[in-house]
Amino acid sequence: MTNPSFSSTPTDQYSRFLAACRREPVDAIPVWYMRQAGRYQPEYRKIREKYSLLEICRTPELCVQISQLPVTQLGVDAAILFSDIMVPLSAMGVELDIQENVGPLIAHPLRSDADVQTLHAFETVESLPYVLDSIRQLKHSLSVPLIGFAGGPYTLASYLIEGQASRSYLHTKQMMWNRPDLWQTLMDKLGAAISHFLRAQIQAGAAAVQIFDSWVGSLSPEDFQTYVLPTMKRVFHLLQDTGVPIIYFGVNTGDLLPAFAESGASVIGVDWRTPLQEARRRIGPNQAIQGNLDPAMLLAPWSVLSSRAEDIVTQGVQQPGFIFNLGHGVVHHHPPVSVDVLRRLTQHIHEYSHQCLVERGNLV
Ligand code: 1CP
Repeated sequence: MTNPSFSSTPTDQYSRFLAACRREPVDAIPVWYMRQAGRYQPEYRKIREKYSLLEICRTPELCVQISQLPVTQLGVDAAILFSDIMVPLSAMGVELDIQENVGPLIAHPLRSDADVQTLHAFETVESLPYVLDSIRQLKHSLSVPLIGFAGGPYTLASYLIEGQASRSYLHTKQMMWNRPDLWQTLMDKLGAAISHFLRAQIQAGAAAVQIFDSWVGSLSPEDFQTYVLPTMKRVFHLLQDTGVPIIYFGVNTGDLLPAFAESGASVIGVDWRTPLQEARRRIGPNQAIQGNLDPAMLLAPWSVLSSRAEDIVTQGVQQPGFIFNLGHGVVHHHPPVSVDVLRRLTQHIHEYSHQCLVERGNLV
């Protein structure tokens, strides 16, 4: 039986996304997608013909327009600020660029004591006014909660030390193991910056925040515990009084999930390599879980995609606190992922999960 008042489209009054973050009952499983704003959208590609990625991030009018697109086009339950994890580093004295089909490039990679010293503390309000202006404008214009975000300390350190995207993180790990004192100095600076930056985003109107520690899964559980977890615990502790949900996400982190659960995050992001029920077993009952469709599945036939998505929902509804997402960002591909497929998937998850919740008798 379907609830006659149920609507797939998110409403102003009630946020199923925030309810799920808090492990409260929901009328349907909330949906949003990492990289839900980006190159698969014709409107985004048109804007990118005229402006660079960093120019868009620094222009609230464009940033607001792009952040809103997935909400109106796809019917998702949350918006995410359009920015990049590298943006706050430019306010810490780092000279950087983000190049098409390459990603972030750091002019002077940090390898020595003197290099790390050049990284200065950042004062959000003075140095990144456009980020906070965009959030304030979005708060007034959106019908769903806005997610603010920052890069995680390991992931930011990996770009700063390697100078660019890496597969092996050899320079990063060398600093971590050879110079644990210098590594800790860097972690302390990044941890302080991340917590200041996220607090400023929350004060400006972000209803939840996500820390993208995308590449932290390149560490063993032991190294994560020793070299990163203490910084994460400090960041989450510093933000606890804000009361907003904090999502901690990384790729390939199956073996780190028990440690993620110890970090103090309220929601844990999981990728597709770990089945959701197994992720729940590793995380325990006290945190919400977000994930975990393989983003490559967006290119699969609808029958394959929808049955995998239903399987994820079936596992996710077993406990309160589940948010449907991809296991990583919307893939960049030629031809691009179809807007129609993402819209259909969003509606399908809402309707299918509503039905599952009705059957389980644990609707809101
Ligand atoms: O020119 C373009 O349009 C390039 C593509 C692109 C986009 C759309 C980049 C370059 N950044 C972004 C926006 C972006 N970056 C968002 C937008 C909000 C949304 O999700 O809709 C977010 C959250 C990010 C965060 C980000 N940037 C991460 C963490 C998430 C992830 O994908 O793991 C990382 C690792 C980056 C670095 C980065 N920026 C851009 C690229 C191509 C990369 C990755 C490069 C690499 O492989 O290391």
